[in-house]
Amino acid sequence: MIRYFTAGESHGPALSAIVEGMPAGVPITLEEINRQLTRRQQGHGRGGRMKIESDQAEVLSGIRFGKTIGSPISLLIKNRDWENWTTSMAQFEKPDQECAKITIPRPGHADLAGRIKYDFDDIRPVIERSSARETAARVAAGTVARVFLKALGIEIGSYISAIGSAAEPSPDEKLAALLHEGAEAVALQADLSPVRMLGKATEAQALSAIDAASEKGDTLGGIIEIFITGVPPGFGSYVQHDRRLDAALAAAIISIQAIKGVEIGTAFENAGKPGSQVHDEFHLSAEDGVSRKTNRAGGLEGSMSSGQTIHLRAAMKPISSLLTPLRSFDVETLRPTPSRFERSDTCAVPAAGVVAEAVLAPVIANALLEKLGGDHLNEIRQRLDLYREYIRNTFQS
Ligand code: EPS
Repeated sequence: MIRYFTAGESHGPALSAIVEGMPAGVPITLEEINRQLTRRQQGHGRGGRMKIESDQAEVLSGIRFGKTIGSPISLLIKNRDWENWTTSMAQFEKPDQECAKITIPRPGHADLAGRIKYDFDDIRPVIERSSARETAARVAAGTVARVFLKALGIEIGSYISAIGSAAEPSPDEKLAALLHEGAEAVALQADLSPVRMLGKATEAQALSAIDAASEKGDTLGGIIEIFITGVPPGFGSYVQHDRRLDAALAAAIISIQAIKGVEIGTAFENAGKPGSQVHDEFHLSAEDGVSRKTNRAGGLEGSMSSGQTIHLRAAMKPISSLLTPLRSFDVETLRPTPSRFERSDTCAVPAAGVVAEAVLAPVIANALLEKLGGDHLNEIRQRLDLYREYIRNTFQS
């Protein structure tokens, strides 16, 4: 099974990740890891830090001659901004001159609870590790699992359906055509837009909403639509809480900084309808076997993959660092004071879509490994082919 960890402070020397449990024989290129890192840096509304950084990964272990070798893969992404922080983020020497101590928590951030939990007299360490900069390491790690899935015909892609009040009505036909090619086609199409939207009219509204928020010193959140194609039925299980695939996917999404909600299929709309208008009926045909005309369940039934496209939606709150300060207080003097501003983005929803794609990859890869086992890509591919054939033979007359 794949496990991974990340390390690194936002303004420390580097971010790193160790990915353990990747099967051998998976062809990995640095170009693909770096392509995903670049995607994560894009999007209208990103702040000054993205002008400094140009994220590139170094591979320190686990890959030989362009293929995984089954041993832990370690990845390093250097922070270019580190050179501006060597004093205030020094690992050992406390600077002679006092570093500006941060004692005013930003509402919405980890600042206050983190300061209380770890008993810091300075909020800086909380800001450093809770920063969404950490997601660069998760994208690098997730890309390794994602490439493994792609080699097995399983793809992940996302687009943005809302930024602030600029919301896109579901582009059903266009989306269906893209999903027919595979979920990566959705991501590639979305990447053509500076807000990763599929419709031009909503894109224009979103762009001006971000500009208006930026001018006011405010921030915007939004909604991310994520799709996974090529997953056969029966990944995950209903038999135990910790084997439920829907729960694992939702947990991965919620673990992304600033994501506060997750929906599977049209769950919230379904809640207001009678069952007869919700459940996706079965249709049988000699050619296609079992098929459905709808996918309101979002490709997950009984906590297992149903064989349809997996569809998740994520709600991202507006970023908590505002140029126009919110009400706060000084934890030392206990005097009310406006919140302090830490450089930030106006909107990072397009980037969060890229992160969402990456964090789902290890979850699906683990569901696959749990179902089929295997230590080498070829071995796993043979098992998956057999499983797909068994499903075809069972339901086609
Ligand atoms: C980010 C890097 C950070 C922030 C942002 C995401 O860089 P800095 O703190 O130096 O500006 O721009 O993080 C947040 C907005 C946050 O609240 O955590 C990145 O690499 O994505």
